[in-house]
Amino acid sequence: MLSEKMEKALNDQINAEIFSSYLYLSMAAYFESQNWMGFAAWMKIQSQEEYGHAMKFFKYVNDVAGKVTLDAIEKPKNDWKSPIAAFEEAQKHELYITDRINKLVALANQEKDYATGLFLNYFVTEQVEEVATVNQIIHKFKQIGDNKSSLFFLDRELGMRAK
Ligand code: OFO
Repeated sequence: MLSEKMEKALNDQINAEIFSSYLYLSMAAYFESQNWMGFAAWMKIQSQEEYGHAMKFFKYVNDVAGKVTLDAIEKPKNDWKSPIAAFEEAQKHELYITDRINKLVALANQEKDYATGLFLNYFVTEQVEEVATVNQIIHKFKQIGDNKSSLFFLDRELGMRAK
């Protein structure tokens, strides 16, 4: 059984994950408008992954007899000054989501809600991976610097992401 506080926090997280999905879809649209089709493809897959995260929370709230309540989704930004700027924003966003997940874990502990604590373990691990992945991409951008042909190569590499 979820406490009222926990239920609200989990519903807020559904909103945050859907916003993540929306933000990355907006980045995909930006990349397509600039003809960076590989970066766009990577972002579209990331957007789907985020929707999957929202649905995991959705299912969990229902599984423990809570009520899912959806809220308005914030309008995402739709333009960036360069490909690396968009990925840097993704990095900042993932650090923010990590902080939110940590706060959810702290709340579950405080509420002695062991089932939710266990459920959240998946997301603790997932956030380590999400931040590491985007860190690696930014590192590559920095190594490339102004080298246009390497940038095309990175676009092609990221476009090969399968899931
Ligand atoms: Fe759902 O992990 Fe990114 O935001």
